[in-house]
Amino acid sequence: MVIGRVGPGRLDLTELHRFPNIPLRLPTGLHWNLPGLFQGVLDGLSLAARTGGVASVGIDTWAVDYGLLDADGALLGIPHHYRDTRTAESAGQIRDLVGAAELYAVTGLQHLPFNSVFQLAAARGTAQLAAARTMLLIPDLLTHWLTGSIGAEITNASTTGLLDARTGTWSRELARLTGLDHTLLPPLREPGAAAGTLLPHIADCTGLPADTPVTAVASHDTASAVVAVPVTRPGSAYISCGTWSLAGLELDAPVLSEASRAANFTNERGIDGTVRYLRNIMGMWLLEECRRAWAARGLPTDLASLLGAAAQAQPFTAVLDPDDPVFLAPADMPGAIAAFCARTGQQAPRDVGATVRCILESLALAHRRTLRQAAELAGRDITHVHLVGGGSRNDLLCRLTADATGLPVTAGPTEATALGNVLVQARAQGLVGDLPDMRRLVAATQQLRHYTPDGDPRPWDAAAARLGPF
Ligand code: LRH
Repeated sequence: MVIGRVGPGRLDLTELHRFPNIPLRLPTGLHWNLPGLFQGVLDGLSLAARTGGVASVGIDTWAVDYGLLDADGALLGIPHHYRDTRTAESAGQIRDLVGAAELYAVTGLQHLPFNSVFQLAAARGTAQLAAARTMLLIPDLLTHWLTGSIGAEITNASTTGLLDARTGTWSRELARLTGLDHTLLPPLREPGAAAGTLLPHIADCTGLPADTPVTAVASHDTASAVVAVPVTRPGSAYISCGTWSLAGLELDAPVLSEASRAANFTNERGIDGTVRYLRNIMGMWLLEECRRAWAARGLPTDLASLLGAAAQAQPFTAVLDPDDPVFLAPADMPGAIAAFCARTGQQAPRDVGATVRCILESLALAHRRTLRQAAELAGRDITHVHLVGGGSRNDLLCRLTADATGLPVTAGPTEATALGNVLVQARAQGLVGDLPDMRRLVAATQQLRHYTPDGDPRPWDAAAARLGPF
């Protein structure tokens, strides 16, 4: 949790409180420890109260996951984690029932097995869904617990598979076709809208005044990150790189062509009616999961030494397709990488340094493929890449992305999501202007690094060729 300070020529963040987000494995599958996360929010707010208070509060999280409320407003069960496997069948069933082309024509959403619509389909026939009266996406649920207000913030609603990409309204027709009661879907709200003030018991336990406003920010973390991409010229693409790498373009209108569907590009909503035209790439998750496995085996996991070893390692020993479903939730990531290499006739990386290098080169190659496709499908030229989020701290990844794409890369800000969140609140308070204004402020105040490509595409072309039509 961070506090942001915004003013003319001023935009800075102070980290106030950090709390773990460890998924829970229960007999019912993989879940989020949502009460634990809410306690983390309350602890952060209490610290904020003790350090001078706040003008507004705004919550963003990852997309697609939700909680169900019953008729009394009580949460039904513990929200599932999107990496839970229960949608394995329901995703296919819904695609057969509605048709993949029809789904895309309405929602413009990439097919990910965990889109909310598939999760809700997996819940069909359960006592929980029968008792449910309201579905709240995770940031909307946390906001509800703070304020009592009910709403669906639109950037995150656009990841459900139930929002019409053209009209920006819930598709009752899709809800009907997928067997979902559309009254579960709360009224939509735009980023910047007021989401109420703190409930009296929240004010009591945090020490913040009860009239502290809560603002509906761009509550999908990626949408907040895109707000803070310091774009200052046309031809810019972005990569929001963290657990996922979300690579694409900001557009004025969705691209709903068959080619776009086949390439699995998504048209998620950004602020002010913009479209986040992008594709999910399985990001730093591959490295995070390797580190988790290596820690269990007593191997080194310190990031700086891993990246040092990767920088020394031989280039291109093996190349992965990070989008391969085998990498979504393997029990053993290094094992999944070795199996992928065996399947594609490649030598698996032999040590930790080689594995990290292989992951980073594979991500850089996936960045190149995705941005090239985005440019082609949207009919745009890309001349510059902005890499934001935690991954932008990774010097080697930034350099490899510049080399792979053959484009200059500007890296940073690393805390793009928090900055985008704060900027939307600041705008609601009249402290900043429109989107270009916000981005100028980011560009003027945040530390950015610049990478020039080495200009030799051949090793990347050869690496791409190893994976066939990659
Ligand atoms: C990134 C993210 C991404 C979604 C995924 C579920 O944190 O929100 O945009 O696709 O998580």
